[in-house]
Formats: sequence, structure tokens, C-alpha cells
Amino acid sequence: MTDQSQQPADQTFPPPEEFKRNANVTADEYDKAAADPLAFWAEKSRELLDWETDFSETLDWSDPPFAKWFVGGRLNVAYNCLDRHVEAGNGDRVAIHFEGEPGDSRTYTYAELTAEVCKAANMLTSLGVKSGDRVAIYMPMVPEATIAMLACARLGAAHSVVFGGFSSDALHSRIMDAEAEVVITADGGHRRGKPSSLKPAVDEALAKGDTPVKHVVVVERAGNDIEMTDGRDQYWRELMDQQSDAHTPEFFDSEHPLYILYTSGTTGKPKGILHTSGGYLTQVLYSMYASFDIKPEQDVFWCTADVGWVTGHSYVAYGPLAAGATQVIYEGTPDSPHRGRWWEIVEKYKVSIFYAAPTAIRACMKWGREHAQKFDLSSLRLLGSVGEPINPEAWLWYHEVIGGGRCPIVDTWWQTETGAHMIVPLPGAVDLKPGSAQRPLPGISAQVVDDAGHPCETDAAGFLTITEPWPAMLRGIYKDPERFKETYWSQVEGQYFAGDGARFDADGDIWFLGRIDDVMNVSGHRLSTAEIESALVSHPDVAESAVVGAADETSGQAVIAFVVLRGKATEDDDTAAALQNHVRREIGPIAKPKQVFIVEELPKTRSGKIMRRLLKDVAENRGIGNTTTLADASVMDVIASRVAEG
Ligand code: 6R9
Repeated sequence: MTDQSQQPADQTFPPPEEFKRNANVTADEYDKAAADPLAFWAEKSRELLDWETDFSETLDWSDPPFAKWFVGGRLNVAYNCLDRHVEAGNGDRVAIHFEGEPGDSRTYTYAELTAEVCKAANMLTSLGVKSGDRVAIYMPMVPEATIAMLACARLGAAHSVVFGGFSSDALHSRIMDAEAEVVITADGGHRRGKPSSLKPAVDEALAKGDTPVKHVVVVERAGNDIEMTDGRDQYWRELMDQQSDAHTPEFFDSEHPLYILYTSGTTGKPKGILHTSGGYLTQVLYSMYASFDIKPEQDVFWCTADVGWVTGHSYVAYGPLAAGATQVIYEGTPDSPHRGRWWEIVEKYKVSIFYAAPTAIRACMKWGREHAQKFDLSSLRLLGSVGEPINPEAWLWYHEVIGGGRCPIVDTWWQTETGAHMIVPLPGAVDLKPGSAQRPLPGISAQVVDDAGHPCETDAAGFLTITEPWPAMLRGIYKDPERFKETYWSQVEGQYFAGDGARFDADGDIWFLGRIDDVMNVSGHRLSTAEIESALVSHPDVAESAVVGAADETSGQAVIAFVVLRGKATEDDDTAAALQNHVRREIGPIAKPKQVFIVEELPKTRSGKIMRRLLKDVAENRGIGNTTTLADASVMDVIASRVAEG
């Protein structure tokens, strides 16, 4: 485990008095929630959501770790994100300001967005989609991605969004696992000044044969030339134009599946994380109020995450809309066409709450403050961070240069599995500490334990666990209950094991220390070493490979691969590049190793386990650590000299 928080915070940053006075949630909420967490969540859920049928029991935990929240309650998630705001007289409020990378823009009010989602629900119905089905969504960051997700939610069909940067192979395996019969995609999107393509990857995925997919719906965005397969592929616009914008929502059980989202685990096979309706939406919306202090009638919220990741699910598609707030959706990258693009957008839409990943903040830091200083950022009042620990230096830069010294920063720790914020300093209640995510959200209880599952002393590094079930928790791994139990619930009796190292400081604040398993965090995205290793060995020249995440100044971690070639394969100048491109094709650009080292042999224990820890030491330019358990200690010297050359 790497300690990315070496620097103990000696400085705290109290939010401005005025901020605290007006905050949605103040310090007494912690005590109230702790006194009776179930009563707290029941009250929040009734207050925040519109239930068609009230629930009769808050939590059924009779068959752990399979939780049922708000038992007997019925609701429609899309109704809660759309219609109810229109019915309350807020139909004219802007729901989405969309900014395309080339500079085009579009605005949807709540009334307009509701109409679009109704049409899309009718369109999906016309394609045979019904409650309980699965729909794959493979899209750029355009409003249609959110519209498609909400249309699925409205029908009770679970969506499986596959990040547009993933390859056709990744798309194929996710379509197969979820048994999706419909794919919603686009001809492409705009990224870094050029049209990117998506539809060809869908064609490739479906050409692998035997998929359950009957229909492909294509949004025209990039204007690329694409092939359309007769009888299977249809254009979104043509289908939408035939639909009525009226649709009566059906109400579903609180535990009705809402979505499946695949995330990296410690094995090569991604896990289909399953989220359901009532509990998920309760905690996501509560966090909008508590962590982000959202005031829907005045704030402009912008979460920069792609909808392909959980952050885009909870804080683009569901959270801001359930709150009835105005949000910005931006298609492109922060440096296109110039390095001040994000800040130009903040100025243009008067963004007041801004949520991004530390890796992006570090990139902005590297580019220099002058790019941000060209724009008026005075509309900002709160900043958020997510995806990995934010190092104090980046925190301070974000606070000063972007936040003008006046905006609290909420460092939100959570996971695909947790569905919503879990550990976060509430801006109305807590003095902020750069680099620490600080406190469990009211109603959540966390602990740091040692190898034996006993609580750690102050300042001692251990493993983070969540000690009680929570509303937005994953309900399982799709079709794999055993893996669910084994991955998260087998380490510490009755507790959820997050896979993150952490420690409590003397003030009771939590510091995260990075993943403790073979999951890497590259630019705030989760990748598994095993997944990349299996991509590498699928190359005909590769016999064996080991992948590690090495500390990297900008991306947090970088993918470094060590590869043993097959006997007949010979290394030349192009081998490493060919393997990098192979991973890029197999998984996607984010998984492409930054460096590939061709080695004779990998360091292994006598029982044959690859010692990635030693490779990580070398990749991070530390001396070679303890090699006593290696079968052949000389292997490491050879590898170290190879890395030094490379
Ligand atoms: C939301 C999201 C989850 C993993 C998690 C942890 C790391 C996320 C963090 C953080 C320290 C934070 N992580 N937020 N570490 N401080 N504020 O990122 O979900 O993609 O599933 O990743 O990311 O290691 O276990 P996901």
C-alpha cells in the first residue's frame, strides 16, 4: 500500500461563516443519524423522494449480505428525476446546459427533458424493451446518453453503460454478461478536436457472433461515415420522431434493478455491479444536499465525469436531476481547443458547484494557473474531488486558484459498489483538511481494521470497512452471488471490505492510502492488473506478463508492464509499441501501458506467485526490496538493470 498522504495536515480550512450559516446540513445531523441510522434513512427517503406506495420496513437484513431497503415501497426513478419537478411548477427551469467540444450548445428545460425521455421510453417500448430487460449504452458525453439512461429507468429496464473509451472486446463481454438485446450508441463524438468513432466498435462487437442483440439505435453526433445493418440498426432521430412525448410511468418495487455497471476487480473478469432503485436514489439525492449543499433553485452544478463511470451515473444522470437542479454536461476534454476550456465553461454558465478528479486538477496545475485566471470564476461556491486521494498540494492549488480561497472542497470517497458518497467532509459542518476525506456521511459507519479484523489504533494503517449496510450499497454482482460474498464480505465478519487502505488521525479524520489489492487507479479510473495481463498474454508473442501501477505525478498511477516473450518471438524496437497498441485495442486507450519492459523472467515465489510488489519497487525507482521469498533472487537484478536502461 502506498501512502499518498505523507504530509500530515497541520492546517485546516474552516468553510466561510456565511457558507456554514446557509448550509443545508449542519453538524447536529451527525448525532441525529448516529442515534438511529435506520430512522434517519427512512425519514430522508420519505422527505427526498416521491414514493407511489410508502415502504413498510426500512431495511431487511435477514439474509446478509443481501440487503433490501425500503421494503414494500414503490416508485419510478425517472418520475423522481423529471415529472415531479414539472408538476411542481419548475418545468421551465434548465435541467441541462450541454456544451459540445466544437462549441455547439443546447439547453433542455425540465419540461423538455421529460418530453424527450418519454419519447425515448416509447421508442424503447416499440423495440420490445420491457421491465426487467437490459439495454447497453455506449455513448459519448451527449445529453442523449442521460436521456437513454432515464428512459430505461422509466421502463424498469436495467441499463449497462459501457464507457465509450472501451474497446469492442470490452463491449462484447459486457453485452454477453448482461444479455442486452438493445444497444444505444452514436456514430461518434468529439474528443481533442477530432471526431472519435464508436459505431464501428459496436459492429465489431456484434460481429463476434452469438450476441443477444436485436436492435442498435444510433445517435448522429460526429457526422462520421458509418455502416448501418439492415433490420438491426436504426437512427435515434428517425425513431424518436415517430414517438409521442406522453408516457405514463409504471411504478416499481424499491428493489427493482436500476443498472448494472462493470468495474475492475482483482481477476481479469470485470464485475457487474448491480444497483437498485429506492435506496440508491435516496442516498444519491441525500448526498447532493449534504455533500454538495445543492440549492436547486439557484445552483449550477457541473460534474465533469463521463457517464461511463459510476460518478457519471450518480452525479450526472441521477443526482442533479433528482434534485431538480441545473447542470452542465460537457462533451470533450479540458484542453480542447485550449487549456482553459473548463474555466471558460464555468464562466459561461456561471457554474457554482464543480466536481472533478484530482488527476485533472494536477494536469491543470501543470499547465499553469494563467489558463484559469483568464476567466471569471466568481460564480463558484463549492468544489468537489473524487476518484483517488487528492494530494495536499493539488488541494491547495484547487482551493486557491479555482476556488479563490473561498470555496470549501469536499473530498468524496466512494466506489462503484457504494453507489453514492460514503466518506466526505460536510461543508457546513467540518473544518476541511487538505488530503483527507475525513468523516462518514451521516447514517454511514466506517472503521479501519487490521489483518485480524480488529480496529486499528489512531494513525495505524489498516483496511477500511463499512460496518452497517447502507441504502445505495450494491445489491450484488450480476449473476454471481458467490463472488459478491467472497469479494466484499469474507474478510471481516459482517462488514463490507472496501479494498482501500486507510487510517484515522487523532481528530478522528480518515486518510485514504490507496488500493490494497491488484486494482490500479489511473487518472481516477479503476483498472485491474489481471485484466491487462490477460490482454497482454492474448498476444501471440507473449508468454507471460505482470502489470503494476507505479506512482505517477499526473495520473496518480501509471500502467507498467513486464513481459516475457514466447520462445520463438524475438524482440525488436517495435515490440513494446506493438504490445502497448495491443492492450489499447483489447481494452481501451486508458489501459495502454505507459511502458512495456521485455524481460527474461518474472520474479516468482517458490509457489509460483508473481511478486508484483518487487516489480512496483523497481518501476518506482526504489531499491529492490526483500527478495528472500523469491525462487531465484537474481531475476530481480536483471530486471532492475533493464528498467534502468529503458
Ligand atoms: C467513485 C469512484 C473506487 C476507488 C476506491 C478508492 C478510489 C475514489 C476517492 C478514492 C481516495 C477519494 N477513490 N474516491 N480514494 N479518496 N476521494 O471513483 O468509484 O471507479 O469504483 O473507484 O477509487 O480506491 O476504492 P470507482
